[in-house]
Amino acid sequence: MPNVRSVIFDTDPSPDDAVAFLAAVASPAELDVLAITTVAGNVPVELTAKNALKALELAGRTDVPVYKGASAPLVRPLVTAEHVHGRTGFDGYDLPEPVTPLASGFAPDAIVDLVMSRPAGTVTLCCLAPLTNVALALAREPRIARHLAEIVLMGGAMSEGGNITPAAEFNFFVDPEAAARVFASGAKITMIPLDCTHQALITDERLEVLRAAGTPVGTAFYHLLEFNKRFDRAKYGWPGGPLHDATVTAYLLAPEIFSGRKARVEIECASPLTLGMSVVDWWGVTERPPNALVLRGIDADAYFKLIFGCLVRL
Ligand SMILES: [Ca+2]
Repeated sequence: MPNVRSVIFDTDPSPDDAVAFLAAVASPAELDVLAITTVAGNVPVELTAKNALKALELAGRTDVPVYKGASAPLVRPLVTAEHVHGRTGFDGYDLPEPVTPLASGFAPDAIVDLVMSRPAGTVTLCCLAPLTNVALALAREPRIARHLAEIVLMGGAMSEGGNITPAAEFNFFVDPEAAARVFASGAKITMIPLDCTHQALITDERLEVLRAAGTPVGTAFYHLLEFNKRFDRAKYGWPGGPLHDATVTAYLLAPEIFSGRKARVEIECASPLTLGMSVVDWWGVTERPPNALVLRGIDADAYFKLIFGCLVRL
């Protein structure tokens, strides 16, 4: 299988994270999921690690190792998002307590070891959470930046405004110093900001595909995403909430459904008002070299067809 891409998902599972990595494990002809590394974010790291195990057990894919990583951001106290995802991060459907143990080792070490033990340019890091684990991996072994094929991350906002403060998207707000280090690392980066994900709404019609599938995975994620949707509907007044994190998997499987351009991205780490804001030089006004491909457009119908199509195969 020469065209299979090896991927690691760094994640803080809420349901949209789990959709992202389960869609990948459902696509073995395209993606080989080497590991799931978990970090504190939507909920504390004990729960994000447990949620990753729950999702993999539901899908019967306990062969994918799950590592637990950082409990807190690099320099700041943890901010979580129970107001969106409930106390467990997986509210809305009761999944059994996992019986699979976590893989031994610290997630940032696992990232370094998995990347450096393989040929350069062969592992893609998929980031769905605050970037603490990635920054710690870069601190231990800066060469991973050039050894990786690419970092594809969901995070930031360009002109959409923030979702945790008026200026900042949640993942970058929780650990702005980590985000800044990643963007300064020299790695090839593709960034999927809220400007893109806010076009990908989980409408009733789209969600119905999961319910109608009648599979354990389809039924569970129908209810989990339905729970999220209530919050997003009340907050935004949209017909459904955005399915943020699975855009990362969709980009790996079908980059042609996205559009964007290369740009310089800097992360605000000082101002209390705009902490964690991603400042994107879309028009090239600084003439500084681009450090990321910033995706701004998505074919939402194609996205849901692709991603939910993967889920119902499990
Ligand atoms: Ca996430």
